[in-house]
Amino acid sequence: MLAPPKVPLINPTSLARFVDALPIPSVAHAESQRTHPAYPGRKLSYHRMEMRECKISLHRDIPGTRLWGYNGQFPGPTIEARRGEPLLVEWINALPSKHFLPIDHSLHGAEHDKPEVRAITHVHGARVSAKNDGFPEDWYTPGHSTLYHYPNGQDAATLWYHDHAMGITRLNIYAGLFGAYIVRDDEEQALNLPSGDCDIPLMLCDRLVAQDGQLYYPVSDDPAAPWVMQCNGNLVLCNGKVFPYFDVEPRRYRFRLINTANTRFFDLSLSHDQPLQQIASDQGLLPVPLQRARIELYPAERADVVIDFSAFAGKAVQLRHQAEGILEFRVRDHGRRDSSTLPAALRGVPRIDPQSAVQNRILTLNETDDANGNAMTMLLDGKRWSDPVTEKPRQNSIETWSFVNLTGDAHPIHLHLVRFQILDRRPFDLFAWNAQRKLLFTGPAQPPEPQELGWKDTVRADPGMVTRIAMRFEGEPGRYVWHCHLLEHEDNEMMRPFDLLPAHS
Ligand SMILES: [Cu+2]
Repeated sequence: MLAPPKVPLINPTSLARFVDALPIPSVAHAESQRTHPAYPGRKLSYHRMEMRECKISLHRDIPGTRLWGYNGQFPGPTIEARRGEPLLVEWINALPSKHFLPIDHSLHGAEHDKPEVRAITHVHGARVSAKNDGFPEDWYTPGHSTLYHYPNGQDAATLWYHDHAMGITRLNIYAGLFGAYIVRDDEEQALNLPSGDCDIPLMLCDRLVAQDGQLYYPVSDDPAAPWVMQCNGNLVLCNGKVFPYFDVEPRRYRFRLINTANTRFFDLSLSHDQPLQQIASDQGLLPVPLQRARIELYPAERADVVIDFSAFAGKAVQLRHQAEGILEFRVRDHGRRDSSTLPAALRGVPRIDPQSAVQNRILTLNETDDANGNAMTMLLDGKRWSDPVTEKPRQNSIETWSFVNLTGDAHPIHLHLVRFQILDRRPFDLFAWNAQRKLLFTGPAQPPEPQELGWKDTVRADPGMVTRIAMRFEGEPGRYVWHCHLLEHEDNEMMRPFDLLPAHS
């Protein structure tokens, strides 16, 4: 049961459509060049990112909303990185000492003896050492900061940074703590895709917004355990605005779609039966562009798309979530030539041979019920966060992980540190599993969808299916995490540590 909000929520149909310009997050500028012991003899760009409370207008007709933003912005500034050029970020916690969203102190890691306001930033999809990855228990309180270094030794991709503090990640991200982190490289640049002001990060999320303009985060009817297992908003936000418009020219644009929502998946399409050309997924370019009528994005997934507005001068095109327009593109000709291209081939993605795996792990996604039979806690392989570490891949080895989804819902599963490939999804007999823990398949393995043939870091594990991925564990030994990216699940035990062991020991 959910408790009702104290202030009534905004009725989305009452809001004027497309009256605010789409915000383009500022690009984070380097404050100085500094040395760092991890990169002897080099000067690295040093960025300061200060988390602080701010008041932001989500829409012309909504009163200012209290949020928490990196550098006081929502979404935070975009971090621009180049492959092979490490950079430094000092993540500063300058938040107030009281949280403005309902903490559940019965959750592991958020007990009464923990400070209310804690933060730790993780760059989703970055290959970084454990010490710089934002381990959920490495949180720190207001007045403190941490200096992280990012090697950027990975392919061009649309990554994003966000809070990852133990037990309150869902609240900190909901409060506004996220932004885009873009890695570029020479190979991608040589393709001459739309660039500069025609290359735009587009972060999609939803929020429950009350009529006084303030965020509402739902709570259960138990004040001692207010956690809820999902949070779907009444309003969809594009780069932090509700129903914005964006003036474009009749040419190609690249949009980097990022689902930054707590729970909601987006089902995106364009009006006028205009297709989207998908060129990249989570970890960078697909082998070839894919013409797509619809794109589904689960929380934390990304899709880079090229939209060609050249046939729409003087017209408007809408980006839709399901049947509803959430962003309007207004196409006006300013006489600028489009010299960008959309090549037929983008980047090779050599397939990982599952036969080369040294470990094939079977991992269940479970939910436990309370006394009344209500689904309460979701677990990974039946284990809690504090149980001993069981996944210990060896550095540079290849493994396959099979997610056996025993729940009734799809869960987007994310592994830190590594990029992976989706091998297949295969239906299985749930009753046979429950009776004898036996994996009996009930149908053929289904190959990944075409847009899943690129490198991924988050995979949709469907109910009733075994979803199998393969990856090489490249990176520095240490303790990382894997988890469901439905933030409510992640905060309530659907997250586990894994240890990357050294190659030789
Ligand atoms: Cu989940």
